[in-house]
Amino acid sequence: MREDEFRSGFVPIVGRPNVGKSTLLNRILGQKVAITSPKPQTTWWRILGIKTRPDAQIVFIDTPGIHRARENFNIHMVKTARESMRDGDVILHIAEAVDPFCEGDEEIRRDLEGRDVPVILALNKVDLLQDEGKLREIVERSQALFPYAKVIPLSALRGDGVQELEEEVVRLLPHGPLYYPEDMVTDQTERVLAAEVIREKIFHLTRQEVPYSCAVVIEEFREEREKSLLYIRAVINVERESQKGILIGKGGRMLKEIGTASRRELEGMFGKKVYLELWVRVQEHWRKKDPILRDFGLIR
Ligand SMILES: Nc1nc2c(ncn2[C@@H]2O[C@H](COP(=O)(O)OP(=O)(O)OP(=O)(O)O)[C@@H](O)[C@H]2O)c(=O)[nH]1
Ligand SMILES: [Mg+2]
Repeated sequence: MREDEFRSGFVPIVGRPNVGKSTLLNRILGQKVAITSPKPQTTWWRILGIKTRPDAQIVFIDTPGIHRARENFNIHMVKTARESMRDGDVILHIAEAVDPFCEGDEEIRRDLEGRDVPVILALNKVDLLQDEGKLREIVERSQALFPYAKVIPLSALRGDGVQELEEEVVRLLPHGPLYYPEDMVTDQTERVLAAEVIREKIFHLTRQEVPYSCAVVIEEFREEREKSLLYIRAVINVERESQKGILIGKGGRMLKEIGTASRRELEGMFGKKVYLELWVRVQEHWRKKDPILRDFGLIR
């Protein structure tokens, strides 16, 4: 292919919390770069996911779910998501196929209005919608609500419709250069990926406010080459003493479960044996304090 025919650009993935943005990104890339969970507000910052093909490079930007934020850290999250839209050559709005007309999606459409870039609406989780006629009606109604370049029903979980979406994104991208090396898949360092895997296990294993109160910081990340072993020491910062108790669990059971699940995944991810040491520390009200958020690497 001729160099001047190559297409490339940035594609922010925006939507309400929990609609499947990160699941879709992982599916397109064929590997996990963003953690996912059944709980809203799993993604806390922007994550680049780069798909390079012979004819194009798509730089996806996964973002935190857009919601009515009251707390300091949540305000930062939503701001990150909104600002990411500014960098888009094509914007991907993801909504749930069962209800893409709720107030949260209306608000996102208001945000998208007047931006001079094509917007694709991905209607995710079609596997939960049995009625084909209903789906057609939802697609038509969505098209009438906003000048989407295309509305594509899909299932990020199963993969249906995902290839079609990728092709549509490429079709809408401008001609451009290779922005990142062709073998680069994400901008996250191994340390950040490790912290995220641990945070994901906490999201899956704990409830209520606990997962939202845990900031994972990697204090040591060292490769012992002769033993082909990765030594990782991480601290889980919580906001209160009571949360520390929950995370450690009876006889240390919860922390052990988090550790085992994380270690297994990290070993697969890095292709090495991992020795994981987990500590829990109380850092009062970290979600409210910008200097601590900065220190933890949660805001820049
Ligand atoms: N049934 C079904 N579930 C899905 C699909 N895609 C994602 N999910 C589930 O939806 C939940 C949320 O997925 P995420 O990818 O974490 O959603 P997100 O939009 O990134 O969420 P935040 O980061 O919190 O904004 C997870 O439990 C996924 O397994 C789908 O196509 N079908
Ligand atoms: Mg996410």
